[in-house]
Amino acid sequence: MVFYELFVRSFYDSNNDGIGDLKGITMKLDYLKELGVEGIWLLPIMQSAAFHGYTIIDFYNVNPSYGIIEDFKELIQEAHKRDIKVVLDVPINHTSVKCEWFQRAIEGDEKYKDYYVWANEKTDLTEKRHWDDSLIWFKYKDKYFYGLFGSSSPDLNFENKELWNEIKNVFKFWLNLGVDGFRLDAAKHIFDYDIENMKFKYQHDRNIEFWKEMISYIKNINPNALIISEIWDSPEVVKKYHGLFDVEFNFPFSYFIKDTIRYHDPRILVQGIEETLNHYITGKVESISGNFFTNHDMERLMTTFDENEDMAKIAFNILMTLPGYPFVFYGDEIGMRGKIIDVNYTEDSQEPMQWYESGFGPGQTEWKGCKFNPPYSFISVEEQEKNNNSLLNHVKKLISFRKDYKWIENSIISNLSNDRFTVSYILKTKDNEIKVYHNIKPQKTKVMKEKYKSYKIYGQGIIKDDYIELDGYSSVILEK
Ligand code: ACG
Repeated sequence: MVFYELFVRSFYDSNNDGIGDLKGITMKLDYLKELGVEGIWLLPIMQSAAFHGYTIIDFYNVNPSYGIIEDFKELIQEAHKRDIKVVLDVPINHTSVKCEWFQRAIEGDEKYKDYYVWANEKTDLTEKRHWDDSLIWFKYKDKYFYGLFGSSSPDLNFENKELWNEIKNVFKFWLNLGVDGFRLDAAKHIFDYDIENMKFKYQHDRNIEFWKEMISYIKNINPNALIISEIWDSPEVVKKYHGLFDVEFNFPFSYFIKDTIRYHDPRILVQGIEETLNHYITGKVESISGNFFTNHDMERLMTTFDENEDMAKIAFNILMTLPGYPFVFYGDEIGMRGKIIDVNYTEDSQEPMQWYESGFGPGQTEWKGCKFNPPYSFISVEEQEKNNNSLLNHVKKLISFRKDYKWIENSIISNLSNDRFTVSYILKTKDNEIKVYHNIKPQKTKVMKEKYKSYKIYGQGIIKDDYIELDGYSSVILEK
């Protein structure tokens, strides 16, 4: 299944207030359908005051800037008519300080006080977040709360079992509206504070216990609900969760793909497949690898590649010819740019989707000015639809290939190898087989036809008698 990560605020504006909305997505479902998308992962749509939506005020309502529940129901219906699944992002590790639960807790309501984690005499108020030295204890009125993701987002206290039921209700609410699954935000953070010793500490076993219960609850309501997890960590940590979720975002592999191309080094992809992707497809792990380049927390692909479109094209060739589910971050299909200096400030990789050459037109979102994606720079759907060689048309062709060869999703990789220019491998299921070559370098190379009789080239190449002359940043798919 090919997924599209969609930021509502930046996508399409149906009511001319400059902010993307749910009706806007419904209006653009045909764009997504034509692109070949089979599922959309919506970044948080619940009521929130933050631009990104990850600090929730009300878990049972949509963000008023994005519309009303009826708009969401319509979106789901229309998406389903087009065979597009809708997966919702659910950030339940924390709430907004404006959430009624937190406000009641601050007022001293016993029930809600226990929904959060408060400082006591053992607390070191200067304790820092381990990956970037941000503070994690914040004062609100006269109390200090634990907030791993900043001063507006107090962590929920999952020591409290009552809260587990509350969260189940949240899942039920959205399942009843027809969503096809969830992206579980910050899945490794549910238990990341050791209350006894008042110290930050991941408790992976307890996270697993929590998610097991939630997943079984969700699957009881809808056995087909798709559960996608976000665990951004090293392969050693990610491994602990293998098999728990239907789809796991493969963060380690995202770096391998980008580094392969950035450093023009085919060995990196071989290593990445062996050390991360292959774990999912040798029968050891029940989860599917969610393959992607970047997401809303990261620098955009074209920026990583210094705006070299050919490098983006070969990256998509790789993404669409590997087992697992490919995820495309909105705007990457037209090569949008965006840099992140600080993970606490991610607006720059989430600029308005560029529909028009001039930067203006119906539905164009304008909630922020574009620093990275100026008009008349060929970064727009309008310009790229007209040009056969554009990144957009390249991505469309690849997704269309991917859908014709859907079996790749569950295939096994064999004969993985590399030479100075290329990475090659065979993808196989019981009834199917193709061989793939990716030329990672800018220069031409030769690929032997061997026993294969049909050749699909993504990029440029010339078919000769015994071999294919494959241009730089191009791939060939060989079939018997
Ligand atoms: C999710 C969302 C994000 C959101 C939140 C909070 C969580 O996607 O948009 O923030 O609701 C950590 C968390 C992730 C979190 C990101 C932003 N993402 O684990 O759940 O922060 C290291 C750490 C990771 C860390 C990452 C961030 O280990 O835990 O992610 O750094 O840079 C190698 C290492 C790996 C290392 C990476 C990167 O791969 O193996 O361990 O990861 O390198 O160095 C949103 C907003 C925020 C706001 C918040 C409330 O975006 O601004 O504060 O909401």
